[in-house]
Amino acid sequence: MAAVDLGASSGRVMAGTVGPDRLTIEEVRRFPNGGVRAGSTLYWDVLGIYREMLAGIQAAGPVEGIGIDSWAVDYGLLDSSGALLGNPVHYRDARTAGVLDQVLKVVPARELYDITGLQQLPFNTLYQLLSEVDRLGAAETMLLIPDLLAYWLTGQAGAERTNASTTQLYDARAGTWATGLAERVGIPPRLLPPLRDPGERIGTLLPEQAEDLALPRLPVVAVGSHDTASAVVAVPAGPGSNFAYISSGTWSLVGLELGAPELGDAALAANFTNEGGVDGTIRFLRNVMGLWVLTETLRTWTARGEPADLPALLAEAAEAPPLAAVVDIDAHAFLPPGDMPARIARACRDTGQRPPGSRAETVRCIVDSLALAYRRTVRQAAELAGRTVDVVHLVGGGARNELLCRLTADACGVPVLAGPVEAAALGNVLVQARTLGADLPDLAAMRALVRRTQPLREYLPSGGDWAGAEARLRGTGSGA
Ligand code: LFR
Repeated sequence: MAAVDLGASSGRVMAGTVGPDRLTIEEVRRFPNGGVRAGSTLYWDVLGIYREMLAGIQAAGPVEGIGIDSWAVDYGLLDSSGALLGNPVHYRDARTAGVLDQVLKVVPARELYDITGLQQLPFNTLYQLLSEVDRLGAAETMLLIPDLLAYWLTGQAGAERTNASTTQLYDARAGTWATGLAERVGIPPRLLPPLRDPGERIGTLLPEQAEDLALPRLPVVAVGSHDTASAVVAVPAGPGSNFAYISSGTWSLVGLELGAPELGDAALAANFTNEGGVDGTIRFLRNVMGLWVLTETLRTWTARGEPADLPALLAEAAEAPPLAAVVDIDAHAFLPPGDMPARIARACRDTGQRPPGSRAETVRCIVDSLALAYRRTVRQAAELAGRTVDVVHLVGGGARNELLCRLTADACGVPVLAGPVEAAALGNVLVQARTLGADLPDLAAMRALVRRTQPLREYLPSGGDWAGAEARLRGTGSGA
């Protein structure tokens, strides 16, 4: 199978194979991804992504199927002839500023949460659509990024459910589009295409597309098209394990897998989300700002002509004094692109701490702050859902970062099992494989296969004054 896995910082196409005791994945193409600022707008280069994806599918050699997952919430609009109306805009663009507050005047937060179960992020699809409401008249259909790419491959328009659940236009309990809500806020419900389940066959390659690629008319399979949904499929949890997961990449998605949405007042107040997972599961989690802050820090230094070597900096950071300064990595200030070292220094001063004095100390501050946010969020998730957590599975690119894994174990006070790094691509492959006939009846079977076949590394907690660091951050003096 070809698994197309598109992250906000890079995209990759992997060739995956599945057998009774076999799960392999090989990267056949990787390409940089990110925002393109043109005029005052931050866009995605969606045609560039499509071109890279096609080249990757070709490079994958003979495959039986294609599946696509990507980051969530962003979309393209099609007119009634199926043509793309404008370039998709990046979720970090500022166009949604203030939209959330406008919506809350029409639909109170409590009611919005009752319907959608979604955390408030300024870039939820709902707010993005409303930021360009005047243009929606020309549009017939809204397609989320993986659905848009699949549409170009197959000609079939639809909305895969796990990603649809991130739009804040999806009814978390009914499992349908929240058309009543869309109408109330002024979004034409015709934009919302028919829903499809992960595991459904979307269609086959269009004849001209297959010919261009010199490929047979392969099936394109809907996987958990939200990358986080696919990543959580590949969390190697054992049977009956009380696990939390951290899907650690550009973002860190920190939470629990539940059987039903948790929509109580406390979950609303803590801004926890209920995103739809594969096989009807719910991902009860919060977005933690993630390795984005580190990548953007390195970019800032490089742009200034001071290129940075991440492995060397991480090694130095590991020797730096622990928890010397911590910031609230989830603060809104860290969302848009820009000078992260300056923002970190400001955040330290604002909380009465001495800002990092070197680049290694800055890196240490980011990693400490991330681990601290993981601690806070894992604890909150467990408390809100009335669960205990005995192990934290850390998957995604962050699993490669030994310092981060070690500090996460220390901060959370439970063992961290790190890996697989390519969880999203593996989840993509596993769901495709099931559709194409592999004997993987349920998530437990998929996870058992991941556990048996993928390299994992355990980190045991060794302490540290994390409660004190949390207290310093909140200015409370008690961090319990
Ligand atoms: C992770 C992710 C998150 C989503 C964010 C923006 O890659 O998909 O789950 O909140 O990107 O789409």
